[in-house]
Amino acid sequence: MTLYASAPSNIALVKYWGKRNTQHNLPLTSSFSVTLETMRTWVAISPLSDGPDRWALYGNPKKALRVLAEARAFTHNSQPLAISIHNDFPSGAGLASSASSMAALAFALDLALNDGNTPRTEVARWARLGSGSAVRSLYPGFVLWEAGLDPEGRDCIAQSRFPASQLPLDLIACVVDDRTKPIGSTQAMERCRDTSPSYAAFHTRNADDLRRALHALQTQNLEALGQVSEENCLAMHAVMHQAQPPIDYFQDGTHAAIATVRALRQQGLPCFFTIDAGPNVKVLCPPAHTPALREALEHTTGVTRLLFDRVSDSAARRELAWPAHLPAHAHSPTTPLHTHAIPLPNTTSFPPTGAAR
Ligand code: 2P0
Repeated sequence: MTLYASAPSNIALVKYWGKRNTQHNLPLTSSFSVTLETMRTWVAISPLSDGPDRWALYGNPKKALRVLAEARAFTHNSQPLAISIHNDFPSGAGLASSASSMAALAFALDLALNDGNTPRTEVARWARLGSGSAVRSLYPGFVLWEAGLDPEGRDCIAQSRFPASQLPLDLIACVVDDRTKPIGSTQAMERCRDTSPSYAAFHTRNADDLRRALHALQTQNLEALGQVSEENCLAMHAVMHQAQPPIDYFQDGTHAAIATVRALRQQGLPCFFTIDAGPNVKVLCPPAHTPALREALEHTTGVTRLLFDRVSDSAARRELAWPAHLPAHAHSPTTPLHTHAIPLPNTTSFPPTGAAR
């Protein structure tokens, strides 16, 4: 039987940008995010009669292998699997595709190897070992991922702090460049840790930024939430700009989109931006203002297209079938999954021909 699952992307308003433990992939400070709805990764898993496992995936194969190894170790289930992972939005461009893909994979592996009986905190640990931010995609709404202090991360857990209805928000992703970014988040964090003079200060401000963000949600104050989100995001990028060699994900379209958001806000339209490890700008606003923002952002120079989503309570979940809107060749339950790259942009070829695992 083939099992299906999906998980949405999530976007941090108070960012995770550094680790306190690399082996266990533990963050140095806590982060706060919104879980989205339509930008999702889909996973299909089928049992195989014998090995090796077969894969068809976007993203980083090392991360996926780590998640699978942890799931097998916990469940003591070594059933060979055919695993297909497919993003329905651009991979590796700062749209949090590794978060959604590792969350969806961990969630689906629990279904496939343990009938969905694994505690959510353990599934989150598998996801975290693939990609730290993936933990947050397992929870709905406004999510706090606590760094904790335990050396092995037993207190490094995420939880939903508010449902999406606490402050309804649409998200418009301004795609400036959807190619895979020149330097990945993990490596960029390490360079910042090793060379950026503002790395420590960014983590010192974290507790206050979290307090401000949680208070803004509690009081349903969009202006305050936007202010702390923009400040935190720009502080993270300042850490990168001061690294050696500097890391600058911004492009002309990034600056132009920021300028558009600021100009609209000046005119009284409530909105704010945040930017992750890539050039694309995510703009958040109350749903009533989405049409006006859309009009302005699609005419912003350097913005190539817009993707629309919303803050949502639809976290990782089981699915009944493979979605019709994704290419059929990415998965067919009646035929073996591909052992080679899916011929679409941004696809990682894995495993290389002839090299199993
Ligand atoms: C975040 N980012 O909080 C921050 C902001 C990007 C910028 O979490 O090394 O892919 O796999 O744990 O989760 C992206 O980092 O890094 C990220 P790893 P991950 O969303």
